[in-house]
Amino acid sequence: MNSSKYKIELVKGDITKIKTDAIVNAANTSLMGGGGVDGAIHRAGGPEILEACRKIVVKQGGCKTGEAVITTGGDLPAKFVIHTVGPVWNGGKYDEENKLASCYKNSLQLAVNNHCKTIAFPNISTGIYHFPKKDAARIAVKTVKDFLSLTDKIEKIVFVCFDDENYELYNSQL
Ligand code: AR6
Repeated sequence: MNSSKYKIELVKGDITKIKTDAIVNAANTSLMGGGGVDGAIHRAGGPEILEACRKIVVKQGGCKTGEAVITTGGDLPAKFVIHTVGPVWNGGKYDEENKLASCYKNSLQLAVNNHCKTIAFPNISTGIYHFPKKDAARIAVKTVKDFLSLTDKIEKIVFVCFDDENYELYNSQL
């Protein structure tokens, strides 16, 4: 047990430029790409990522909300992409908060299983899926800190915020 060694960084910008062992994608259950950060990752990472996603779909039929799968990073600076599916915000009565926390937990566990020591996260569910940004930031920071307090396998987490509002919210959370 060691909770004092890891670092949490906050960056404003494009996650496809980040050179960590893994970057996390806010995907959808089909794993076949989309808009937002998902579109940016597939564009920048090239066809190898979609090819790897197709193989996962053949094997397990996509990815459920709250769960995560891992592929190559293709042409990205990151070695791996961890694709997780955030909840669509539906008023908060459909277990959205726990599902969002599961995205962070399952992504971190998959990172550890694949010997990734540095991981970058986008602000999952806060775009097209409309999860309230303040609550999403609180859940992201708490879930990551709780996980890191129980492992010494992760060295660095980078929260990558694309918009000013998320950046300010994370800044006050951290
Ligand atoms: N780097 C970092 N963050 C980004 C980037 C980028 N290049 N581009 C957008 N964001 P969203 P969701 C931020 O909509 O809400 C897709 O179509 C964005 O500002 O990408 O989980 C998938 O296929 C926002 O804060 O993901 C799904 O169908 C955050 O990333 C659906 O969208 C998440 O916004 C998932 O919706």
